[in-house]
Amino acid sequence: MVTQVLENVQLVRRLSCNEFAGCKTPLAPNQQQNRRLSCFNSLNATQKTQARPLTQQTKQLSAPVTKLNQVNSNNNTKNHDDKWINTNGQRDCLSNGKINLSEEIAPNKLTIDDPNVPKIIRDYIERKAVIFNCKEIHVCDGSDNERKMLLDMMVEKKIISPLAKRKNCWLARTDPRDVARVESKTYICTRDKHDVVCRGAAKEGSLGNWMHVDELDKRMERLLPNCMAGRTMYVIPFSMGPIGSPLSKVGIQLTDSPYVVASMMIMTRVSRQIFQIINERQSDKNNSNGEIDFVRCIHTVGCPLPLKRKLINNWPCNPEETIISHIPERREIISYGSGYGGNSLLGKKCFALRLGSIMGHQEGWLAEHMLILAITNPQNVKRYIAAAFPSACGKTNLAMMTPTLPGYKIECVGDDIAWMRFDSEGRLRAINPEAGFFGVAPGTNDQSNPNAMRTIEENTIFTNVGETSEGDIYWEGLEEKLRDVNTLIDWQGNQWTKGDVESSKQKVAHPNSRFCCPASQCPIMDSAWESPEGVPISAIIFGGRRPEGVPLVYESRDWAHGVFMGASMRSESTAAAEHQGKTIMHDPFAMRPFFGYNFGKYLQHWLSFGDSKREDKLSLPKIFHVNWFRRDPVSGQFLWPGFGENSRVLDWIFRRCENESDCAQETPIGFIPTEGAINLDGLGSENIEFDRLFEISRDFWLAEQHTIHEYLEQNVGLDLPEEIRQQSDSLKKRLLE
Ligand code: GTP
Ligand code: SPV
Ligand code: MN
Repeated sequence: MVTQVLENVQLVRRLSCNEFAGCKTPLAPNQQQNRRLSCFNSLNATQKTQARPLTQQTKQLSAPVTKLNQVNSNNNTKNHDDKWINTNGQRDCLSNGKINLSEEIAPNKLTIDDPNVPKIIRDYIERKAVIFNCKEIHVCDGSDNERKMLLDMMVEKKIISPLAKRKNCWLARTDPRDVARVESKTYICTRDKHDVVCRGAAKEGSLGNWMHVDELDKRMERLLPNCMAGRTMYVIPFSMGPIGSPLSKVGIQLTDSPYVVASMMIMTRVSRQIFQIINERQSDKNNSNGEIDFVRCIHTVGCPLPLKRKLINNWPCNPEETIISHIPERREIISYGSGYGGNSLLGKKCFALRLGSIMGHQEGWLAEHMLILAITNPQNVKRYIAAAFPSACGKTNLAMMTPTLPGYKIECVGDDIAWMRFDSEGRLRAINPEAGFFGVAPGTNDQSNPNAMRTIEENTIFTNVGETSEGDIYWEGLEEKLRDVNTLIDWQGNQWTKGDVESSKQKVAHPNSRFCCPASQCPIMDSAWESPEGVPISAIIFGGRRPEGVPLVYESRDWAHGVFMGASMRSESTAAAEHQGKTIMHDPFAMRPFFGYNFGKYLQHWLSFGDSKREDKLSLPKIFHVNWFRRDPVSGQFLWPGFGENSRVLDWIFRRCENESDCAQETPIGFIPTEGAINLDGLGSENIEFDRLFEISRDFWLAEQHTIHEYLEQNVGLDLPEEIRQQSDSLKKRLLE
């Protein structure tokens, strides 16, 4: 798709390169009166028509062009005080009027003159442009032309480099201080601390950091003014979930990072249609309660121009000042100082999980850190399963696995996030709110995940992976490639020989290096992956990296026990966040870094679906726990081959969903497969030690129950639902029987 428009794009570039955001050397502050239209906005209508691919012409021509006007304004806070308040009467960031918008900071105001951009958004963007002092505004339309122009501009500015061996693929190297999510600098900001922190919790912050909204605003009053000086502010209108689906939500992200724009264009659905949706909702007579209908996302790398220090790898970021903040009362996200992953692609963890979980709580649904897959058995019966594993614990791999078990088919709906809601018939329906995969690169290869390898063949942005001298990607797990390689460049830009790779303990790719690619390129996307009503979920799986003690699979006794299993999740730490070393961390529901609200209330919300006093009758999915990562304590080897062989476990789960009863036996921790119930045909079963995979040691589990009990008491305190406490006590009782 991208190449198809190449010729047209070149035409656009000839016409507009000098005008395009970022192609010019940054203007000194005193030159900024000359701020100008960016990108297409500077072309006249005829040029635009010529420049667009034929297939897009009709659509684009009918859409009015966003025009950016420069008006002189003697902006001061007083004159514009009313403007600080949005039409819902909600104040947004920096709305308290304390900021002195002096001539020096904002000599001019940028306005957007497009009737299609709703007033509420126009005002919002224009206000922010003044405060952030951006050089220009670029309102994105999500088109292929736009994508191509952005990528070309980034290549020109050496922000990314093309990979010669892969069609439309690029490599970005970050500042080595900006390589993962920063949980310690991530905050949910409310007025009442207990919206976020559990009451009576002896340990605060372990389930999410809280900050008072006023304190955040003070911090932002310091950080945000002038933060985009000399840079283009991109406006990204996007939808989480298929555009127009009743389960979807829309957002507007402002960012000064073109890398973020290009990545958001892969990960979310970027379109100017979003403006219409907001417009329609705004004028909807039924929306009289002042509901804010879009999520406001602000992102800046926090490196205004001129720079105060030299960039590393041409990757602007500001690690000393980094903060990722969420303000639920304004449905707003403000992310400062990091350009990486979940810190900057705000549709993902910030919107779809943290704010999503809050909206889900308020509106009666669930936003979860879960993959969604479809499994079809040899009898052609199809079921959908959602699974929550902590970051870097195998969601992407399970979501697009190639089953080794004959006759089974796996199809992918999503690999990281599920939004789930019970429908009017009481079935749990799930959508994947994302449109792309931001997947862990190391370990991905033709054996472990051939579907991912095919998905990343083209149109993919790689970050912090290695590069071969031939212009291809390299990471740990792709050793086979070394045969055809001369030399390599590691993720930090150092040259390596093949010998270095074999002998060094260092890694060529950063352990949290990622690929960012369109989901539609995955060869096994399920036909219903974009279905607006979502897919019906039969089973929910929890899991983690547990080297010891936790069996390959077990099933909960009932819904409440399943909720307790989710609350009890623990897993070895990974490189997806800033944690060091491999310790076993509590990670309830794989959501510990992503809860938007009080975990005790979150548990209550989950339990409420199983409440026998409910008027609506819900068909509750069965709940399971899996562990692909149990090791032999002596050799350190995994006891289970994992990846495609996990289909054998899914087969058992499938049969349990079909109510096959003689394949399960009861244990104190739940139901496990009976001996022989996991199909090991063709596995070389002499290497598979069923007994060790399913061993449930009373001592181990008593210690585990104790740890979980203490953890819940200490971290959830008075907000711990009594039902969860009872589940913990019953587990202990069963273990002692
Ligand atoms: P996030 O994107 O951070 O949320 O991660 P994820 O949960 O999608 O994890 P992913 O599937 O990317 O896997 C992370 C790492 O675990 C990769 O290096 C995989 O190779 C490895 N992995 C995935 N599945 C298995 C498995 O079944 N067995 C083993 N041993 N390793 C696995
Ligand atoms: C995770 O850490 O769970 C991820 C990667 O999916 S990030 O987008 O950086 O959050
Ligand atoms: Mn994830």
